[in-house]
Amino acid sequence: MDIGWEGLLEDERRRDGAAWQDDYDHLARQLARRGIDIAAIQARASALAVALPSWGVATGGTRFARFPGPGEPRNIFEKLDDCAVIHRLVAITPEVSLHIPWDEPDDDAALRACAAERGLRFGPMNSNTFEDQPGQAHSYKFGSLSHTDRGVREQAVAHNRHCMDVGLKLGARALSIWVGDGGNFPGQLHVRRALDRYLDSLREIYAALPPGWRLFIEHKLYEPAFYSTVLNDWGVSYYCARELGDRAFSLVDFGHHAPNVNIEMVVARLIQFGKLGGFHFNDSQYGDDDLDAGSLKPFQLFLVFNELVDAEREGLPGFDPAYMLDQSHNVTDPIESLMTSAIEVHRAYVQACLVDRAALGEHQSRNDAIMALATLKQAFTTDVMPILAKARLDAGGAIDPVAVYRASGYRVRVADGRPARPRMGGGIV
Ligand code: RM4
Ligand code: MN
Ligand code: MN
Repeated sequence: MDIGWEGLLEDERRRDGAAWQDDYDHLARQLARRGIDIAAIQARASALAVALPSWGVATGGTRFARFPGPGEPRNIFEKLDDCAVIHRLVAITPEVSLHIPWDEPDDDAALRACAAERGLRFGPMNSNTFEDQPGQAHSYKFGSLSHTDRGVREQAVAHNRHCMDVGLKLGARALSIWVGDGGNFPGQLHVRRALDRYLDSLREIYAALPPGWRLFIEHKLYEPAFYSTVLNDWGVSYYCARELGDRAFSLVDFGHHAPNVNIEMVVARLIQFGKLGGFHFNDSQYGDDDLDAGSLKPFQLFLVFNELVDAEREGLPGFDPAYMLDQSHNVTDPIESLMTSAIEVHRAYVQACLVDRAALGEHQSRNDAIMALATLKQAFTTDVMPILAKARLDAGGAIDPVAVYRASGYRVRVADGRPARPRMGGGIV
């Protein structure tokens, strides 16, 4: 469908381009006074890439209900269409992370071609052994990779192998594993043996990892298991990644920690130990709320990027985190949420690039807590919108992606060709 993006973007540039340029020039002068060359920051801003979750473009749900909106994508091709809209406007989301079997392709070549036509490629593959599929021999009701029954574990390992096979054909370079394994009651699991079984299964998957691929393992404190989980925190994740080998890394999903956990510390430690694989960005008030990244705790997001930029500057060997969004959109248009979240991640990264690290080091060595915090706050409170917009404009995107998206009427226009199905999948429950 021809939405006429080029015309809409031209209208926006004609209407708002001069004001944006004015803001940009002002920011350039401000930063110059701080000894920062805006062009150098701009180059870094343009290089950021954040992967979109294929499952995030459909409306999510809670365990109570799901309220689908009009024009939801019904298959992976329509999901790619929506991802292409996001990338067209924000210009920093060239990758789509698939979830198998939700996105199981009938025709790998057609899917790869469809992505390429839309300027997209495939990010980490995600396996799903937290649900049963029709016709499956064994149930995951009591776990998958850590199950007490060998047959179940083998089935789960085989599924992960399958995900790698699919990913290989699509040009993906990583497998990301999150399992729902755990216990709902004290005594249900032999805690140590369950972890041993999980690790043995991971070893089999790791042995089948294609050349050049990385394996990400994602810990989670609770849910769907409400008493204990097998990979419950970053420490266990670090241990498993280390046991597996050089190509295994820990993945940090922001919502998978207890409330008040200092996530930037978790990130710093994983960097320090050479095991930070990547992120699932989202925001949360209580648990795995899967709210839009940066919507509640933008300072926390900035502090995480402060650690990442610090490691990037030091050029730590093997430091190459994969950035992904992982959210569930229950009350918003998923395209708007994903665009807004990508922009928040972009913002936090650029703000972190502005930290005066020489001054920060100086304040740290003098134990000057007030000035150390002020140094971080100076970067955090800088309005970097003009830099983010220039990164988008240079790549053919929008100054204000949500405004252009709304002006396009995209959702209403695709809705006709996407009639709602009674029980449409894709939501995270
Ligand atoms: C989990 C976890 C995984 C995601 C599933 C759908 O809580 O965050 O990354 O694949 O949800
Ligand atoms: Mn996740
Ligand atoms: Mn999650």
